[in-house]
Amino acid sequence: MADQHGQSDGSVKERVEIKKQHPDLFKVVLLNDDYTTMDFVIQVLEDVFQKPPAEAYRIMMHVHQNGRGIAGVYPWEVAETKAETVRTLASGAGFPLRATIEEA
Ligand code: TYC
Repeated sequence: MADQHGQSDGSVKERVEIKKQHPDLFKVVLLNDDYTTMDFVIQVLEDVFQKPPAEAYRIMMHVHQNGRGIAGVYPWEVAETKAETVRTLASGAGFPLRATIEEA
């Protein structure tokens, strides 16, 4: 009979530990500001994050009232690209809307 960690012969089997270098998923976080229009944020949530209109409105209001909110959760490359797209669209439209990514 084996005890909790070892083998029945008293030896301890080596465990191969594969440590992840990076987390799998990242949140794209939108930050509130006083100048970006609500309509613009809703449009970004629909166009960049494929949110249905009611969900886009809900997320926008959450960010407006709480200062920040999650637009979506994606693998790193996708999250980074979407955050960059938000920044590009915002600066192109003259709005200071910020988007960051965080480990999920
Ligand atoms: N606070 C903005 C306003 O009142 C709306 C807004 C919502 C801006 C979400 C940014 O991420 C944001 N016009």
